[in-house]
Amino acid sequence: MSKFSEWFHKILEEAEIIDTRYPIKGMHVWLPEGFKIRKHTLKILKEILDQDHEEVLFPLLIPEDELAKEAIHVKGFEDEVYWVTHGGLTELNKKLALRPTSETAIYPMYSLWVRSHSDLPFKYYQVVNTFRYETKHTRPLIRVREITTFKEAHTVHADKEDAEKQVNEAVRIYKTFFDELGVPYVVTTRPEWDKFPGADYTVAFDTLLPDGKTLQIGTVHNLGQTFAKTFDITYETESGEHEYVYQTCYGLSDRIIASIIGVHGDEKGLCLPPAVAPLQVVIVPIIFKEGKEEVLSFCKDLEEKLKNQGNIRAYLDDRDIRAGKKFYEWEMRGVPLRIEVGPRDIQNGEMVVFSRYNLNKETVKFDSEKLVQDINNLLDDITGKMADKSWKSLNKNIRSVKSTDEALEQIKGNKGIISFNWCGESECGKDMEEKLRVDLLGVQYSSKEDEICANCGKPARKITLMAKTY
Ligand code: A5A
Ligand code: MG
Ligand code: ZN
Repeated sequence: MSKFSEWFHKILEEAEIIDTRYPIKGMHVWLPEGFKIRKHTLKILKEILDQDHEEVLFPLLIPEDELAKEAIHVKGFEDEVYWVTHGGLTELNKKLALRPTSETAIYPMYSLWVRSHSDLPFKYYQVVNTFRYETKHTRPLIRVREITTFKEAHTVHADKEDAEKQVNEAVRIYKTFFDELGVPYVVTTRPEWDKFPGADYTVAFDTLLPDGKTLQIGTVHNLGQTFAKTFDITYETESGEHEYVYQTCYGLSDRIIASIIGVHGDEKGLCLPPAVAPLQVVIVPIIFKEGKEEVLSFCKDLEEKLKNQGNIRAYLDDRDIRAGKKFYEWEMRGVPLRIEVGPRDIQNGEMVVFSRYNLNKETVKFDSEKLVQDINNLLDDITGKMADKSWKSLNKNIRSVKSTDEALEQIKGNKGIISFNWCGESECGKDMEEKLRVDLLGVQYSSKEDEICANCGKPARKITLMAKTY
């Protein structure tokens, strides 16, 4: 296990995010703290999607014949499908799959729903659990067999341009979402051999974890007309002809929580962005014999004010234990801001504020009129600084190379992401993956100049990224 893996497992347990002891491999239990982070994260995501998507909910089970209809799609998932074969003691005459993803559950219904050009576009999403019998090493939140938090959007369009526009729109949506979490990413078009089964092309988001390996945290697929033809999804044009639709789908998973934890955490434990932190502010009274009551009542007022006026998730920790012990615990749990108040502070009109992300402690004057506003500003400031910090760390770890030898050196020494010119040929790309024992993430963009491929020397105009991946 890498140092990061060890850290990750330990923090999931210590901070009570999930319990990994459930007796099925790859399936875990969300604990209250983890569930709160998940809830706040989903709230942000839904607020963005709800602007022009509708939320729906499809059944978990997919009949075998529907799942099998789209040949390329089913080929991509056949090793990973869990099957329901019995109802009680009766063997089912048609096996039912636990959805590994929901194209084949949703599209037969789309075939019924889409009638006229005036129905389009359609933008639906659902947040559900999906099941994949993963054969690669399972890891909590990162590679699970029950994906408990699978957000999948499925859109339908009258023409190709509109579907392409939706792909860009989905990329913009995911950027907005990850930006709110301060999770940095690279966006690439996956190579042919790594696209979603059944898609024309796949655009993927990857982030970098502290051990130098990337994690795919979201994907946007242009499905073209493949599924439309398989599931007979057509619409009537203005002139009365029947045309196949164009489709896109895009998905996120529990990995969004893994990336929040992995990207921001440090040796003291979790470090949560205010937007998803179960507690945003913890107040720790610094108590001496003298003035105890005054301090406690001041802190109680402060808690009420932050909660009621500021809508801030604040908590007064007035347990009868050492302040140092409280600090340790809340730092480990990743509370973004801690306020410490002692008797002298009250006299001086001051308080001590501690920022979790940079471990910085400072004494600030407070003005009770502006206090709520000041704390809200501080939280916003923390959000921005956490994002800056994580983006810096990602950008520092993208290294441009001119040759495979140079790439090998960089991968060995620094890990992280390698950027290079690639000819775009599958054979050459796979050759590089093998030689360097990395994955080609995909093409980031075309270079302006004609360059040569870092591997084979042929002409290349594609700036491409590769890395060791989860
Ligand atoms: N229907 C489309 C959206 C789809 O299923 N796409 S996908 O297969 O790429 O999955 C969407 C996202 O789920 C991926 O980008 C990846 O971040 C995540 N994911 C895939 N398999 C996972 C697993 N076993 N555990 C956790 N997350 C997973
Ligand atoms: Mg691969
Ligand atoms: Zn090449």
